[in-house]
Amino acid sequence: MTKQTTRRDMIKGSVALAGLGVLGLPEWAFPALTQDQTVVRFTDLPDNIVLERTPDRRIIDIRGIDGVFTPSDQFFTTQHYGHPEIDTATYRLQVSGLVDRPLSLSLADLRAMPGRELVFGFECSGNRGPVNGLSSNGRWRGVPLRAVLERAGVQAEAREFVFFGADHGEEEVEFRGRAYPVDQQYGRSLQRDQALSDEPLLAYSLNDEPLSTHQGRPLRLLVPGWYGAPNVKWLSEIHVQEDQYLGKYQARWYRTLKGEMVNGVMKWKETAITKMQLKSFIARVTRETGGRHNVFGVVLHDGTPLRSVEVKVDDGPWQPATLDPATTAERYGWKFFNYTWNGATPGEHTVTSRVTDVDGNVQATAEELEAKLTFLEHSLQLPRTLVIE
Ligand SMILES: Nc1nc2c(c(=O)[nH]1)N[C@H]1C(S)=C(S)[C@@H](COP(=O)(O)O)O[C@H]1N2
Ligand SMILES: [Mo]
Repeated sequence: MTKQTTRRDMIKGSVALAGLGVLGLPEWAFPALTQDQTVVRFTDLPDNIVLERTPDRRIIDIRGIDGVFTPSDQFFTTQHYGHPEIDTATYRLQVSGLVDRPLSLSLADLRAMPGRELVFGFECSGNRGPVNGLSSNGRWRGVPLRAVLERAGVQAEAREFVFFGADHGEEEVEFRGRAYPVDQQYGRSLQRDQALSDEPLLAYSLNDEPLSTHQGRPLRLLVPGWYGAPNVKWLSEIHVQEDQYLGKYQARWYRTLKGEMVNGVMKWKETAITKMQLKSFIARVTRETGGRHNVFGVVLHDGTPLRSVEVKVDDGPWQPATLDPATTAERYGWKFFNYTWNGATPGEHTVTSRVTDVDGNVQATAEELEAKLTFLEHSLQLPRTLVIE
Protein backbone atom coordinates (compact mmCIF):
# COMPACT_ATOMS: atom_id res chain seq x y z
CA MET A 1 0.00 0.00 0.00
CA THR A 2 2.86 2.39 0.64
CA LYS A 3 5.86 3.21 -1.45
CA GLN A 4 8.79 5.03 0.09
CA THR A 5 10.21 8.04 -1.66
CA THR A 6 13.67 6.73 -2.31
CA ARG A 7 16.70 8.56 -1.02
CA ARG A 8 17.68 9.05 -4.66
CA ASP A 9 14.36 10.74 -5.52
CA MET A 10 14.83 12.99 -2.53
CA ILE A 11 18.35 13.97 -3.51
CA LYS A 12 17.28 14.62 -7.10
CA GLY A 13 14.46 16.80 -5.84
CA SER A 14 16.58 18.81 -3.48
CA VAL A 15 19.25 19.46 -6.11
CA ALA A 16 16.62 20.77 -8.51
CA LEU A 17 15.13 23.07 -5.92
CA ALA A 18 18.45 24.18 -4.51
CA GLY A 19 19.28 25.28 -8.05
CA LEU A 20 16.61 27.95 -7.84
CA GLY A 21 18.36 29.46 -4.87
CA VAL A 22 21.41 30.10 -7.02
CA LEU A 23 19.45 32.75 -8.93
CA GLY A 24 19.88 34.81 -5.79
CA LEU A 25 16.19 35.48 -5.43
CA PRO A 26 15.23 36.09 -1.84
CA GLU A 27 13.34 33.06 -0.61
CA TRP A 28 10.96 35.24 1.30
CA ALA A 29 8.54 38.03 0.65
CA PHE A 30 7.39 40.57 3.18
CA PRO A 31 3.72 40.69 4.01
CA ALA A 32 1.64 43.46 2.53
CA LEU A 33 3.04 46.60 4.12
CA THR A 34 1.54 50.06 3.82
CA GLN A 35 3.49 52.78 2.02
CA ASP A 36 4.60 54.27 5.31
CA GLN A 37 6.13 51.05 6.63
CA THR A 38 9.59 49.70 5.93
CA VAL A 39 11.17 46.56 7.30
CA VAL A 40 14.27 46.93 9.43
CA ARG A 41 16.94 44.39 8.46
CA PHE A 42 18.10 42.02 11.18
CA THR A 43 21.86 41.63 11.40
CA ASP A 44 21.56 38.24 13.11
CA LEU A 45 19.34 36.88 10.28
CA PRO A 46 20.83 37.89 6.95
CA ASP A 47 18.48 38.82 4.06
CA ASN A 48 20.21 36.45 1.67
CA ILE A 49 19.95 33.41 3.92
CA VAL A 50 18.58 30.50 1.86
CA LEU A 51 16.02 28.62 3.88
CA GLU A 52 15.83 24.94 3.08
CA ARG A 53 12.96 24.13 0.73
CA THR A 54 13.42 20.57 -0.44
CA PRO A 55 10.63 18.04 -1.00
CA ASP A 56 11.51 16.79 2.44
CA ARG A 57 11.88 19.91 4.51
CA ARG A 58 10.36 23.37 4.46
CA ILE A 59 11.51 26.12 6.78
CA ILE A 60 9.28 29.17 6.98
CA ASP A 61 10.61 32.72 6.91
CA ILE A 62 9.35 34.24 10.12
CA ARG A 63 9.90 37.78 8.74
CA GLY A 64 7.17 37.05 6.20
CA ILE A 65 4.49 35.78 8.62
CA ASP A 66 1.30 37.29 7.26
CA GLY A 67 -1.87 36.20 8.99
CA VAL A 68 -2.75 33.98 11.91
CA PHE A 69 -2.87 30.73 9.93
CA THR A 70 0.07 29.47 7.93
CA PRO A 71 -1.16 28.63 4.41
CA SER A 72 -1.18 24.85 3.95
CA ASP A 73 1.38 24.93 1.15
CA GLN A 74 3.75 26.97 3.32
CA PHE A 75 3.37 25.06 6.59
CA PHE A 76 6.81 24.02 7.86
CA THR A 77 7.60 20.38 7.32
CA THR A 78 10.16 17.80 8.29
CA GLN A 79 10.34 14.05 8.87
CA HIS A 80 12.83 11.22 9.09
CA TYR A 81 12.13 8.76 6.27
CA GLY A 82 10.79 10.87 3.42
CA HIS A 83 7.15 10.69 2.35
CA PRO A 84 5.37 7.36 2.06
CA GLU A 85 2.79 7.28 -0.72
CA ILE A 86 -0.57 6.15 0.50
CA ASP A 87 -3.56 5.34 -1.69
CA THR A 88 -6.38 7.10 0.16
CA ALA A 89 -8.97 4.82 -1.46
CA THR A 90 -7.51 1.66 0.08
CA TYR A 91 -6.13 3.32 3.22
CA ARG A 92 -7.12 1.76 6.55
CA LEU A 93 -6.30 2.83 10.09
CA GLN A 94 -5.69 -0.28 12.18
CA VAL A 95 -6.46 -0.29 15.89
CA SER A 96 -4.94 -3.37 17.50
CA GLY A 97 -3.68 -4.84 20.76
CA LEU A 98 -5.51 -4.57 24.09
CA VAL A 99 -8.90 -3.63 22.68
CA ASP A 100 -12.21 -5.51 22.67
CA ARG A 101 -12.84 -4.89 18.97
CA PRO A 102 -9.80 -4.45 16.70
CA LEU A 103 -10.68 -1.89 14.03
CA SER A 104 -9.77 -1.31 10.42
CA LEU A 105 -11.19 2.09 9.49
CA SER A 106 -11.31 3.71 6.07
CA LEU A 107 -11.09 7.43 5.63
CA ALA A 108 -14.83 7.47 4.94
CA ASP A 109 -15.45 5.65 8.25
CA LEU A 110 -13.42 8.27 10.07
CA ARG A 111 -15.07 11.20 8.30
CA ALA A 112 -18.48 9.78 9.16
CA MET A 113 -17.70 10.05 12.88
CA PRO A 114 -18.45 13.34 14.69
CA GLY A 115 -15.56 15.69 13.89
CA ARG A 116 -14.00 18.59 15.72
CA GLU A 117 -11.90 21.59 14.79
CA LEU A 118 -8.61 22.39 16.51
CA VAL A 119 -6.45 25.47 16.14
CA PHE A 120 -2.95 24.31 16.92
CA GLY A 121 0.42 25.91 16.32
CA PHE A 122 3.51 23.89 17.05
CA GLU A 123 7.21 23.73 16.46
CA CYS A 124 9.74 20.99 15.90
CA SER A 125 11.61 20.42 19.16
CA GLY A 126 14.79 21.22 17.23
CA ASN A 127 13.49 24.66 16.21
CA ARG A 128 15.75 27.49 17.29
CA GLY A 129 16.98 30.98 16.54
CA PRO A 130 17.94 32.98 14.69
CA VAL A 131 15.79 31.29 12.01
CA ASN A 132 13.05 29.64 14.12
CA GLY A 133 11.37 28.54 10.87
CA LEU A 134 10.26 25.05 11.98
CA SER A 135 7.00 26.38 13.38
CA SER A 136 3.54 27.12 11.96
CA ASN A 137 -0.08 27.53 13.00
CA GLY A 138 -3.03 25.65 11.51
CA ARG A 139 -6.77 25.08 11.71
CA TRP A 140 -7.16 21.32 11.73
CA ARG A 141 -10.19 19.09 11.57
CA GLY A 142 -10.50 15.46 12.54
CA VAL A 143 -11.95 12.85 14.87
CA PRO A 144 -11.16 12.89 18.58
CA LEU A 145 -8.73 10.05 19.31
CA ARG A 146 -10.85 9.07 22.28
CA ALA A 147 -13.89 8.43 20.08
CA VAL A 148 -11.90 5.94 17.99
CA LEU A 149 -10.47 4.27 21.10
CA GLU A 150 -13.92 4.02 22.67
CA ARG A 151 -15.22 2.41 19.49
CA ALA A 152 -12.47 -0.20 19.83
CA GLY A 153 -13.05 -0.65 23.58
CA VAL A 154 -9.83 -0.15 25.54
CA GLN A 155 -9.10 -2.94 27.99
CA ALA A 156 -8.34 -2.35 31.66
CA GLU A 157 -4.66 -3.33 31.52
CA ALA A 158 -3.89 -1.00 28.60
CA ARG A 159 -1.16 1.49 29.58
CA GLU A 160 0.66 2.50 26.43
CA PHE A 161 -0.80 3.66 23.10
CA VAL A 162 1.63 3.43 20.21
CA PHE A 163 1.09 5.42 17.02
CA PHE A 164 2.85 4.10 13.92
CA GLY A 165 3.33 6.01 10.69
CA ALA A 166 3.40 4.20 7.34
CA ASP A 167 6.95 5.52 6.86
CA HIS A 168 9.85 3.33 7.86
CA GLY A 169 13.56 2.86 7.39
CA GLU A 170 16.58 0.94 8.54
CA GLU A 171 17.81 1.85 12.00
CA GLU A 172 20.80 0.60 13.91
CA VAL A 173 19.59 -0.43 17.32
CA GLU A 174 22.50 -0.15 19.67
CA PHE A 175 22.86 -2.69 22.45
CA ARG A 176 25.96 -2.93 24.62
CA GLY A 177 28.34 -1.66 22.02
CA ARG A 178 26.81 -3.61 19.13
CA ALA A 179 24.56 -2.21 16.42
CA TYR A 180 21.73 -4.30 15.00
CA PRO A 181 20.34 -2.98 11.71
CA VAL A 182 16.56 -3.48 11.61
CA ASP A 183 13.63 -1.95 9.76
CA GLN A 184 11.44 0.29 11.94
CA GLN A 185 8.33 2.39 11.40
CA TYR A 186 8.20 5.92 12.77
CA GLY A 187 6.49 5.40 16.11
CA ARG A 188 5.53 7.49 19.11
CA SER A 189 3.53 6.61 22.18
CA LEU A 190 1.17 8.25 24.66
CA GLN A 191 0.33 7.04 28.12
CA ARG A 192 -3.23 6.05 28.98
CA ASP A 193 -4.30 9.33 30.62
CA GLN A 194 -3.13 11.38 27.70
CA ALA A 195 -4.49 9.04 25.03
CA LEU A 196 -7.93 8.91 26.64
CA SER A 197 -8.15 12.65 27.39
CA ASP A 198 -10.29 15.00 25.26
CA GLU A 199 -7.27 16.55 23.65
CA PRO A 200 -5.62 14.41 20.96
CA LEU A 201 -7.11 14.58 17.48
CA LEU A 202 -6.82 12.30 14.45
CA ALA A 203 -6.72 15.03 11.81
CA TYR A 204 -7.62 14.65 8.15
CA SER A 205 -7.68 18.30 7.10
CA LEU A 206 -5.68 21.50 7.51
CA ASN A 207 -7.21 24.92 6.80
CA ASP A 208 -10.26 23.18 5.25
CA GLU A 209 -8.27 21.14 2.73
CA PRO A 210 -7.42 17.44 2.96
CA LEU A 211 -3.93 16.98 4.41
CA SER A 212 -1.17 17.21 1.83
CA THR A 213 1.44 14.46 1.61
CA HIS A 214 3.77 16.76 3.59
CA GLN A 215 1.34 17.00 6.46
CA GLY A 216 0.67 13.26 6.65
CA ARG A 217 -2.11 12.45 4.18
CA PRO A 218 -4.54 11.01 4.86
CA LEU A 219 -4.41 11.05 8.68
CA ARG A 220 -2.16 12.29 11.47
CA LEU A 221 -2.21 12.41 15.21
CA LEU A 222 -2.14 15.86 16.85
CA VAL A 223 -1.35 16.28 20.53
CA PRO A 224 -2.27 19.90 21.33
CA GLY A 225 0.37 21.81 23.26
CA TRP A 226 3.11 19.29 22.51
CA TYR A 227 6.11 19.55 20.20
CA GLY A 228 6.05 18.28 16.60
CA ALA A 229 7.51 14.79 17.08
CA PRO A 230 4.40 13.22 18.69
CA ASN A 231 2.18 14.47 15.85
CA VAL A 232 2.59 11.22 13.90
CA LYS A 233 1.91 11.68 10.18
CA TRP A 234 0.67 9.00 7.73
CA LEU A 235 -0.82 7.27 10.75
CA SER A 236 -1.35 3.61 9.89
CA GLU A 237 -1.79 1.84 13.20
CA ILE A 238 -2.64 2.48 16.82
CA HIS A 239 -1.37 -0.39 18.93
CA VAL A 240 -2.56 -0.61 22.52
CA GLN A 241 -0.27 -2.42 24.95
CA GLU A 242 0.76 -2.74 28.56
CA ASP A 243 4.52 -2.32 28.19
CA GLN A 244 6.40 0.84 27.50
CA TYR A 245 7.22 1.44 23.84
CA LEU A 246 10.96 1.89 23.35
CA GLY A 247 11.30 2.69 19.63
CA LYS A 248 14.08 5.02 18.54
CA TYR A 249 11.99 8.16 18.06
CA GLN A 250 10.23 7.63 21.37
CA ALA A 251 12.99 6.55 23.68
CA ARG A 252 16.25 7.78 22.21
CA TRP A 253 16.17 10.44 19.50
CA TYR A 254 13.87 12.95 21.22
CA ARG A 255 15.37 13.60 24.62
CA THR A 256 16.78 16.46 26.62
CA LEU A 257 19.78 16.12 28.90
CA LYS A 258 19.97 18.83 31.49
CA GLY A 259 21.36 19.46 34.92
CA GLU A 260 19.50 20.81 37.92
CA MET A 261 20.93 21.85 41.25
CA VAL A 262 19.27 19.85 44.03
CA ASN A 263 20.48 20.75 47.55
CA GLY A 264 23.73 22.05 46.13
CA VAL A 265 24.39 18.96 44.01
CA MET A 266 24.07 18.85 40.23
CA LYS A 267 21.59 16.16 39.17
CA TRP A 268 21.61 15.18 35.50
CA LYS A 269 18.23 14.31 34.07
CA GLU A 270 17.19 12.84 30.74
CA THR A 271 13.63 13.77 29.88
CA ALA A 272 11.25 13.03 27.03
CA ILE A 273 10.09 15.64 24.51
CA THR A 274 6.43 16.26 25.32
CA LYS A 275 4.83 19.66 26.05
CA MET A 276 6.22 22.74 24.37
CA GLN A 277 8.38 24.95 26.54
CA LEU A 278 7.21 28.53 26.80
CA LYS A 279 8.85 30.54 24.03
CA SER A 280 8.66 33.87 22.25
CA PHE A 281 10.72 35.34 19.44
CA ILE A 282 10.77 38.60 17.52
CA ALA A 283 9.86 37.95 13.90
CA ARG A 284 9.87 41.40 12.29
CA VAL A 285 10.57 45.05 13.10
CA THR A 286 9.03 47.77 10.91
CA ARG A 287 9.55 51.52 10.79
CA GLU A 288 6.19 53.28 10.91
CA THR A 289 5.20 56.91 10.37
CA GLY A 290 6.54 59.51 12.79
CA GLY A 291 9.76 57.60 13.46
CA ARG A 292 7.97 54.93 15.52
CA HIS A 293 8.92 51.28 15.15
CA ASN A 294 6.76 48.23 15.60
CA VAL A 295 8.23 45.06 17.04
CA PHE A 296 6.19 42.00 16.02
CA GLY A 297 6.68 38.52 17.39
CA VAL A 298 5.31 35.06 18.04
CA VAL A 299 4.65 33.01 21.18
CA LEU A 300 4.56 29.21 21.20
CA HIS A 301 3.38 27.46 24.36
CA ASP A 302 1.67 24.40 25.81
CA GLY A 303 -1.73 26.08 26.14
CA THR A 304 -1.28 27.44 29.69
CA PRO A 305 -2.78 30.96 29.56
CA LEU A 306 -0.24 33.75 29.24
CA ARG A 307 0.28 36.49 31.77
CA SER A 308 2.51 38.84 29.76
CA VAL A 309 4.90 39.34 26.91
CA GLU A 310 7.59 41.99 27.33
CA VAL A 311 10.16 43.55 25.05
CA LYS A 312 13.40 45.22 25.97
CA VAL A 313 15.67 47.36 23.85
CA ASP A 314 19.40 46.99 24.55
CA ASP A 315 19.84 46.87 28.33
CA GLY A 316 16.72 48.93 29.01
CA PRO A 317 13.82 47.86 31.23
CA TRP A 318 11.29 45.22 30.17
CA GLN A 319 8.26 46.96 28.65
CA PRO A 320 4.85 45.39 28.18
CA ALA A 321 3.97 44.24 24.66
CA THR A 322 0.37 43.74 23.51
CA LEU A 323 -0.95 40.30 22.65
CA ASP A 324 -2.88 40.35 19.37
CA PRO A 325 -6.54 39.62 20.23
CA ALA A 326 -6.91 37.83 16.89
CA THR A 327 -4.72 35.09 18.36
CA THR A 328 -5.53 34.93 22.09
CA ALA A 329 -8.90 33.14 21.92
CA GLU A 330 -7.44 29.85 20.73
CA ARG A 331 -5.81 28.00 23.57
CA TYR A 332 -3.41 25.95 21.44
CA GLY A 333 -2.76 28.38 18.60
CA TRP A 334 0.41 30.42 18.37
CA LYS A 335 0.05 33.96 19.68
CA PHE A 336 1.22 37.23 18.13
CA PHE A 337 2.44 40.27 20.03
CA ASN A 338 3.30 43.85 19.10
CA TYR A 339 5.33 46.50 20.86
CA THR A 340 5.63 50.14 19.86
CA TRP A 341 9.22 51.30 20.07
CA ASN A 342 9.35 55.06 20.31
CA GLY A 343 12.44 57.21 19.83
CA ALA A 344 14.74 54.56 18.36
CA THR A 345 18.14 56.14 17.87
CA PRO A 346 20.27 55.48 14.78
CA GLY A 347 22.83 52.72 15.21
CA GLU A 348 22.97 49.10 16.26
CA HIS A 349 20.45 47.78 18.78
CA THR A 350 19.42 44.53 20.41
CA VAL A 351 15.73 43.77 20.91
CA THR A 352 14.64 40.82 23.03
CA SER A 353 11.26 39.43 24.05
CA ARG A 354 10.21 37.31 26.99
CA VAL A 355 6.91 35.61 27.80
CA THR A 356 5.46 34.64 31.19
CA ASP A 357 2.48 32.35 31.78
CA VAL A 358 -0.11 32.45 34.57
CA ASP A 359 1.74 29.70 36.46
CA GLY A 360 4.70 32.05 36.70
CA ASN A 361 6.92 30.26 34.19
CA VAL A 362 9.21 32.84 32.61
CA GLN A 363 11.04 32.32 29.34
CA ALA A 364 14.65 31.70 30.37
CA THR A 365 17.85 33.39 29.26
CA ALA A 366 20.78 31.50 27.78
CA GLU A 367 22.68 31.86 31.08
CA GLU A 368 19.80 30.38 33.07
CA LEU A 369 19.68 27.28 30.90
CA GLU A 370 23.41 26.75 30.70
CA ALA A 371 23.06 23.27 32.13
CA LYS A 372 20.98 22.03 29.19
CA LEU A 373 23.51 20.09 27.14
CA THR A 374 21.37 18.88 24.22
CA PHE A 375 19.90 21.29 21.69
CA LEU A 376 16.23 20.27 21.60
CA GLU A 377 13.60 22.38 23.42
CA HIS A 378 15.55 25.54 22.63
CA SER A 379 13.12 27.99 24.14
CA LEU A 380 15.55 30.63 25.36
CA GLN A 381 15.16 34.38 25.01
CA LEU A 382 16.54 35.39 21.63
CA PRO A 383 18.30 38.76 21.50
CA ARG A 384 17.80 40.06 17.96
CA THR A 385 20.28 42.56 16.52
CA LEU A 386 19.42 45.27 13.99
CA VAL A 387 20.61 48.65 12.71
CA ILE A 388 18.37 51.73 12.79
CA GLU A 389 19.31 54.13 9.97
N1 LIG B 1 5.18 9.44 10.46
C1 LIG B 1 5.96 10.43 10.86
N2 LIG B 1 5.42 11.44 11.58
C2 LIG B 1 6.17 12.47 12.00
C3 LIG B 1 7.57 12.52 11.74
C4 LIG B 1 8.13 11.43 11.00
O1 LIG B 1 9.33 11.38 10.73
N3 LIG B 1 7.29 10.41 10.58
N4 LIG B 1 8.31 13.58 12.20
C5 LIG B 1 7.75 14.33 13.33
C6 LIG B 1 8.45 15.58 13.58
S1 LIG B 1 9.98 15.45 14.27
C7 LIG B 1 7.86 16.82 13.36
S2 LIG B 1 8.62 18.24 13.86
C8 LIG B 1 6.52 16.93 12.74
C9 LIG B 1 6.51 17.91 11.58
O2 LIG B 1 5.19 18.06 11.12
P1 LIG B 1 4.89 18.91 9.81
O3 LIG B 1 5.71 18.34 8.69
O4 LIG B 1 3.43 18.86 9.54
O5 LIG B 1 5.30 20.32 10.10
O6 LIG B 1 6.07 15.69 12.27
C10 LIG B 1 6.27 14.61 13.18
N5 LIG B 1 5.56 13.45 12.69
MO1 LIG C 1 10.69 17.56 14.93
